[in-house]
Amino acid sequence: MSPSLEKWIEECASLTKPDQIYWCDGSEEEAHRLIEIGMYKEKINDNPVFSELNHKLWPSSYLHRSHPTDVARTEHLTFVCHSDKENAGPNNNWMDPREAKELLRKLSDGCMKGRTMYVLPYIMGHPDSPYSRVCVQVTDNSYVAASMRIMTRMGKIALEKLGDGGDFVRGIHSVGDFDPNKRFIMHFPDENLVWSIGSGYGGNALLGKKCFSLRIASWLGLKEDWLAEHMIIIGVEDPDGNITYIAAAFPSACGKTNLAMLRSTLPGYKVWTIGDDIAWLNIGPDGRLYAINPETGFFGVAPGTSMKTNPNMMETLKAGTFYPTLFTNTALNVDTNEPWWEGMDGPVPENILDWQGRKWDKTGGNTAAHPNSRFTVSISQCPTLSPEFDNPQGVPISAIIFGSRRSRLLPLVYESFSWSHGVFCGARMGSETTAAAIHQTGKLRRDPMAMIPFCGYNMGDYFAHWLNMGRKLSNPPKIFGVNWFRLDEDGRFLWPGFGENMRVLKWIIDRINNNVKAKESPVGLLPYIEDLELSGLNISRENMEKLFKIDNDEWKLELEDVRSFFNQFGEKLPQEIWDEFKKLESQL
Ligand code: GTP
Ligand code: SPV
Ligand code: MN
Repeated sequence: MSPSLEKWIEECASLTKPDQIYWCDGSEEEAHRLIEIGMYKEKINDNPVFSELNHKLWPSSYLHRSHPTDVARTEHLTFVCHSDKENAGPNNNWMDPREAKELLRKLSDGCMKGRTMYVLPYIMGHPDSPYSRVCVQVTDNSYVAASMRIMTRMGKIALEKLGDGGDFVRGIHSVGDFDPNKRFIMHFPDENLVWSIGSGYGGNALLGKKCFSLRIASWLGLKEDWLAEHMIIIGVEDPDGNITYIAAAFPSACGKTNLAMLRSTLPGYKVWTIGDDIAWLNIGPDGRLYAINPETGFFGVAPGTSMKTNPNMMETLKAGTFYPTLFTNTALNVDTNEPWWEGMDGPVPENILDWQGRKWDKTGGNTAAHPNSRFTVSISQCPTLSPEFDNPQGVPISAIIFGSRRSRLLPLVYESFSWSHGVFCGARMGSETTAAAIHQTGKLRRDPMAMIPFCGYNMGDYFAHWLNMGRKLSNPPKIFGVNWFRLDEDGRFLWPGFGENMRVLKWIIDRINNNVKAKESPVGLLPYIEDLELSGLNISRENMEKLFKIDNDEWKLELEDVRSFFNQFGEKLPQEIWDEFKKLESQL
């Protein structure tokens, strides 16, 4: 056992004062014990942490209802505490690390009294990967412990990798009393430490996910020449059996999971899933960009998931055995004891409890499932899991896609002119906000590379780092942009999306392989409509043209907004980004 780990656990315990300390080994038996503790012992707001769902229809599935104030990430309570404020940048909340720790120490003093402190050793990445990291999180919540076993390689395996060394990322987590006024998610990049109190919600509480694998890891990547990104990783197989690996960034609740598990409507094409949320991108020995998914599970958005939109996920959710499947804040079909959410297949059941366990009135105007209700499920159950998932080196990436949710402006797909133009396209990304975080939804905000809530340092430096990475790659991936969300005048989606997105992926692959030409526009290279495989799709030529319409006046307004966003970064914004900005401005 690592002496520095033992010492740190003692320190955590003497501050938080739990009744007992329990070291998790990651076994199946233990997972079921954690769930039983959640069903019969621990409570949230007087409700049990877990209740059992219909195991005939949903094997090994449990429902978790969170505290009603604790349903999404809280960006306003999330801080990155660099010793130098400048390193946090205008994109992060900042607090002086000493002040932050003093505050956290006060809030954490005795916060685990009467509870168990679970010690969760885990690895982000494959144990044999040169890119993986050992981490340890303490928590006082059975839901968090059970979720971490699904989302990471947790238990003995991590202690073995750590050995008697002291190189591990620390995470201190307590749900406290769920008081939003005493809720903080704090990052200390100089110490590889995350400290979170007052929330049991996914990205706030499963500290291996956004807190470590993006905020802290992005800072490590800056110092060590790699990238930690909010990206999916997929392999796209063509009818000849060639597989092209692609990484794609979309803001929260904008389609990553769905694209990562896409079931193709184009015969002969298939998507292999490697990751649906986070990619660590390293320069491989051959100078190409290699991607690993450091996670082992999906923490996915429930509403909208159905046999029609994402049959692979529906199968994944019903395959729970060795790993339980956890549903958070979905509704409940009382007659069958099944989870339910808006957009699920079939008729709306008669008798529903909403996400807070209250009888649901269909006509009351509220959704039954929380809009950010989610499931936690093991990636090992995914029918399209890539055989490369466990490859310690990762997969070589041929294309990067930046996607956003824009009801206007952005075309269905475009290709950037160069790496630096692609970085500019990522940097100027804007997207309409979703329920994944607590804020007004449907409002346009700048979200460069889908990383605005997750970049653990000044984004001016981040853009410069992206440009540098391009220079270091012998064969950088091509960069594309997509938008599945453009609307017509009546507010309907112009593009059918989901499985049909394969048609866009096919064009991207055709471009990578130089099989088709593209048309220049001020914003990027656009497809000739003839080059898109549209057979079997009922879409008018007129709507196809609308999907690719570039409105110069709208773009000029867009650029004004981008300019004021970029201006916040002052001297930190690389000249190359401004050069790309000016090129676009002059071409409009
Ligand atoms: P996070 O887990 O928050 O990072 O989200 P995500 O990017 O994985 O989002 P996800 O795939 O779960 O999609 C979120 C919402 O977008 C769901 O309501 C989907 O139904 C919807 N969505 C996904 N793909 C498409 C698409 O191609 N077209 C349309 N119209 N909606 C889509
Ligand atoms: C997101 O919000 O981008 C998510 C969910 O993937 S969370 O883990 O809460 O960040
Ligand atoms: Mn995400």
